[in-house]
Amino acid sequence: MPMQMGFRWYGEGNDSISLSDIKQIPGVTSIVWALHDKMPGEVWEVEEIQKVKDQLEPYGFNMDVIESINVHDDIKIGLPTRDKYIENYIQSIRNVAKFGVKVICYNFMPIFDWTRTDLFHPVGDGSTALFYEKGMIQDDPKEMANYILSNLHGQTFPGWEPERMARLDELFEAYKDVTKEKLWENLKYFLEALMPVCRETGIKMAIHQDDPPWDIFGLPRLLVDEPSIDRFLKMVDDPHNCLTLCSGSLNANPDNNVADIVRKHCDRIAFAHIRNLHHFPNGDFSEAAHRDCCGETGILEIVKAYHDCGYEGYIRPDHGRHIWGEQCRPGYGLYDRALGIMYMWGIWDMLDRLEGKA
Ligand code: DNO
Repeated sequence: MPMQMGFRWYGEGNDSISLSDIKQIPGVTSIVWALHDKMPGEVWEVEEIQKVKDQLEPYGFNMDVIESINVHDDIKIGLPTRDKYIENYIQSIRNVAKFGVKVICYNFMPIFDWTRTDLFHPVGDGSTALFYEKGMIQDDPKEMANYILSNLHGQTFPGWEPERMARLDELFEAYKDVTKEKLWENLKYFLEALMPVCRETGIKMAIHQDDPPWDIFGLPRLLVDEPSIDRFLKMVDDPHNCLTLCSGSLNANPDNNVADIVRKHCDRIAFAHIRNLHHFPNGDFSEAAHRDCCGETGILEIVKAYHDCGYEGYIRPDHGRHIWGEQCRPGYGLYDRALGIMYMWGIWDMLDRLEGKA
């Protein structure tokens, strides 16, 4: 079996892209989905999951991969109330398992999810892409949150819920004693509580790396490089404790070699995000087209590493540029992600052919 291609979709009425559009991209079998109106900590109810299933079924897509069931801040902070939210998370796992879900992507970043300073930065060829200006992240987190929220074209963005962003002062205060070691302990506590239900249901928890992979605004970030990934996998050494290996997040630090990590931990990668970055000498970076030479992430080497390892897990193009005038969520348009998929299949099919498999 080859890699299993997925496409992230935000749901009926919540995405400019239709399932019929996605169906026309060759080789997509999984819709990477979530209940986007759920706040972290809430239980995902069976009837709500059923609605998504009913939407996907006519197109023959599976719902094997969720991105993400977000983790409540009390769990990350390690408050006594965390046990209640962990119970809710376990209930959500049981509920999604009834629908055949195999992988749950999540992250353990304090307060902010992925972070960029410009969501529609001109690339130079008429397209725009997500951009990170290092200098801008030293200042005011509120300014950055406002900028992001005001650039979403009326859409919502997971991890950047306006309700949470409105409470930034409170959240920073709550995290003030959470050192990096404390955060590691809280992550371990969370995962150890989840492993029994994962074993029972077969569901793999697949952590996404921190994006960008370094501390921001004084907040600790854990999954940033190969040693921290090694530590994570050893800390809870269970085949259900896995990675969503995100090439773009890791390569924001150009010292990270993503292909090496693939080769080292392929059996613990449940989900792969493929994205290319172009780095500037001052530390800024722009997201780029998937083609290897459009950035420095090493997409060819990474896809080859998955192929060499016989990867049969889920994979998706991560963010795309905004091209051909498409109006879409930042990073989540149809066209450039579809191009990314075809690039990945191109590499994969040719490697199969060279090995006499196709
Ligand atoms: C950005 C995504 C992240 C990712 C979460 C996983 O576009 O890669 O938001 O979904 O960090 O929980």
